Amino acid sequence: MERTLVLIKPDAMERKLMGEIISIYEKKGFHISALKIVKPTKEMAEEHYAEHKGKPFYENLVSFITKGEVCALVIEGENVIEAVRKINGATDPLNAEPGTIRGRYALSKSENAVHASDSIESAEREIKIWFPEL
Ligand code: FUP
Repeated sequence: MERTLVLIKPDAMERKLMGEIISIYEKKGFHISALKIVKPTKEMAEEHYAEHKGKPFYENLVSFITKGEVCALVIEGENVIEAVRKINGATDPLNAEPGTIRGRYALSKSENAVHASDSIESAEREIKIWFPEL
């Protein structure tokens, strides 16, 4: 069974969209196997976004994700990595299809409601950051 790491980001948490977003994954038939609400440290954010270090938007990304609470989820199911990225929609809300989470809720390219792992390798790396106990 494949698993992925999803973050519901501070913009969506502040707007009380956590339950709404979780239920989209659940109603699609996926299993939530772990869940926690955390205020990420700078270290967690830097590790999570390590691949973007040096990019023009990196500092912004780290300060945004550490500004408030985040809901971290491990979601399991068949082809869940690809499916959840489709459900989330494109990074830029202008390109996100209206039926996707970002199409519905994203405010900008950085305040874009959700994160999901993009490969099996990233999923395993990211799950260790947010759920070291697993
Ligand atoms: P995604 O996999 O869709 O979350 O997007 P990326 O891995 O390409 O980008 C990671 C995060 O960087 C996104 F959540 C949004 C942010 N980002 C910007 O803020 N500006 C950009 O130009 C590109 C990405």
